[in-house]
Amino acid sequence: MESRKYPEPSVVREELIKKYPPKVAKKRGKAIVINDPETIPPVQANIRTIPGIISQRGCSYAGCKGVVLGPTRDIVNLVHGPIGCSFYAWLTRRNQTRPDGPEDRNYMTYCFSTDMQEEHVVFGGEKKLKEAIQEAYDIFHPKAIGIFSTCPVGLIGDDVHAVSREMKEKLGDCNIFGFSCEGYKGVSQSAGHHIANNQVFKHVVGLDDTDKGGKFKINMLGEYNIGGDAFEIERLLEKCGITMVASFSGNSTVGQFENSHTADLNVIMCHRSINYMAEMMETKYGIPWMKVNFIGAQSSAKSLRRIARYFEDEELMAKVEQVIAEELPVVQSVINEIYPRTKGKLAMLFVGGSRAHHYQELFGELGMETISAGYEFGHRDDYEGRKVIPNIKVDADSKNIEELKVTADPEKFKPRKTEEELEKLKAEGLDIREYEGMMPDMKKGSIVIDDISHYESEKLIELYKPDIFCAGIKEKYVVQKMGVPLKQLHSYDYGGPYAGFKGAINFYRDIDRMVNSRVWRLIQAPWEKTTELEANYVTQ
Ligand code: CFM
Repeated sequence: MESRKYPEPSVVREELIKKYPPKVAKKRGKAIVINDPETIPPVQANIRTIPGIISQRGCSYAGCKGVVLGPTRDIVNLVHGPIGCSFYAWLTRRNQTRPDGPEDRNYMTYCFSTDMQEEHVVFGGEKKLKEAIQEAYDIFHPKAIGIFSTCPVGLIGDDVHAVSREMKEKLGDCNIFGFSCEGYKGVSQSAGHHIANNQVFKHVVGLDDTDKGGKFKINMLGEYNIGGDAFEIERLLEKCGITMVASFSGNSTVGQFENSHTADLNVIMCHRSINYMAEMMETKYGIPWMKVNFIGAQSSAKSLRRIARYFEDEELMAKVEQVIAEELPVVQSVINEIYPRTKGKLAMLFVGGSRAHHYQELFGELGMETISAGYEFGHRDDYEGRKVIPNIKVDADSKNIEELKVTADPEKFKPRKTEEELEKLKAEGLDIREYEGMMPDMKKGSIVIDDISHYESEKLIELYKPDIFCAGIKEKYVVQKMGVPLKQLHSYDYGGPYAGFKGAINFYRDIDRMVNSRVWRLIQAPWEKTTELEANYVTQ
């Protein structure tokens, strides 16, 4: 294969910002970094997007209602706000669920909203909210109702927390809690994750002490069952004899959250969205946490091994080895078949707050290189590793998000391991309470871009002509019109699961089809047919 010539990274960086006005260029310049895995340069992250720039980001409400709470099937997620906020929150994320039986509730196919009108914005919407809670209760008798605040709720000062308390008392057998996750809180959906973590921790976790059995009990944090990922991970854990007490929140129930403090280890898939929960649970209940990654066959194997090592149980370690030995050969045979067709191809990943890192593993297994990547709303620790947390500047936007003061529970705090035991495990290479971030895993000279703009993505594509671009629905068709296939790494388009061993195989096959299809070369975008595209403005 002819080797491709890449442009100089510093030239690319210049190209990306040179059309911006100087102030904008200066600011964007700090978010575009040429990686060096040895020294890890700082990345500007988790700050406001410059108005006017087409960003990939979503809002705080999206992060709270959609991302963290959305996949829990038996909580009625009631949106307090205008109906438009619900249009875009109704099942578009492809988070799946599997009720245990006909008795198990699943409200995920519904869309609950108070449908706020001008009248409520002017005179207040609390009455309407109470009525909506009552109506949902009368129809469904759910175990729990979550109330999600959209922008106008905060602007007019409706107190969703007071309403929740009042209705919880009135109804008696329904846990009702509110979220001040107005879209304008924070700079992205990341703020909504934090708000969701806080309220679930405050109002739900720890309510049910029942020991449901199992020798090796874990919670899976930050796995949201997009395209069925959690099903594949559950399959693997079960095969190994590891009990999942709760999932936060793919394929989850409110009962799991209530019981989650009975687990002995929290494993984190998506560090960005749920590290708060892990830290709070460790402080209050003594459950240590560990980062895992079930995206990629090798990382899945590694993650299973690390869970087994945490429990320091010979039998479990042997079982895990046996499962890996059963699962990997099939994966390897698919890699062997596909690798010659995908080797050396270029990928770019601009997604969320964790997948832009995790999916590099899968591309790596196909011999593909990730030349440029970035998060929409990751924080510096997701790029550079948690060691930078003490140096992260706290600005007015981050100060807006409540930090719960958590202390050890006088009765329920029970350290699962002593500090010495944890230190020993760490010395043996088990990275407890650690996340190294994306950059150490990326090559020298690769380009890391936070909160990439539409313009910058187009420039990157022009300069590198990648074989595949990974992002979301907002980017998909523009990129494809440029003749480059776009894989949605949020919803997986129509595919998945991509987690675990079976998921890896699905991914390899989907990517092979995309990067080796000749159809992309035949595409001519409208702006290529007519070079003089005109824009019409109304000037009067
Ligand atoms: Fe975590 Fe997610 Fe992600 Fe995320 Fe998301 Fe998502 Fe994502 Mo879309 S919780 S940070 S807010 S892994 S919805 S399941 S795909 S942007 S990379």
